[in-house]
Amino acid sequence: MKIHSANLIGDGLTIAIVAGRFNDAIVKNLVDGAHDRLTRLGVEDDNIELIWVPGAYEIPLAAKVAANTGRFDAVLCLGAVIRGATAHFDFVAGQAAAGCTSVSLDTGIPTIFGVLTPDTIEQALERAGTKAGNKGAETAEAAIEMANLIRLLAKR
Ligand code: INI
Repeated sequence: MKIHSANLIGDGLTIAIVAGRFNDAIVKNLVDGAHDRLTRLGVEDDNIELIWVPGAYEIPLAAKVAANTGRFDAVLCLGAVIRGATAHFDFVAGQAAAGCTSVSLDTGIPTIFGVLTPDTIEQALERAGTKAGNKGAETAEAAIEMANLIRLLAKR
């Protein structure tokens, strides 16, 4: 059996980060966590581009345009939609998730979902660099692994 399993080496990869500005006190921590993990895994700082959009709902379109440029090996989507503070939580969070999935499948560029969808601001903070880790850093690893996996699978 031939097994395909990609490494977490970021050398030579180019990554776009698309970040929703809504709840930016939290999202900035996700961006910092992603940036830190990407560079520590070998992605060159010059090969990371950060794209801000108004909120999570706008993430998929910017992710699609970025993916379609052909410049990026992966697109990392970061945001924070907080259930308790959002009357239309299900629409915003649901469309952000579904949109990112579509971008991945339609473009073939791994589009990684790092949008927090917790019940409270406290839970969001816990996942943005405090006691429950940093979702931005976690999803940075997923972006590198998927970018390398796609390269592996594309080889004949
Ligand atoms: N966008 C978010 O990223 N997080 C939220 O919690 C949020 N709330 O609370 O509504 C939110 N709304 C804005 C939305 O993403 C769009 O920017 C807006 O609807 C314009 O299309």
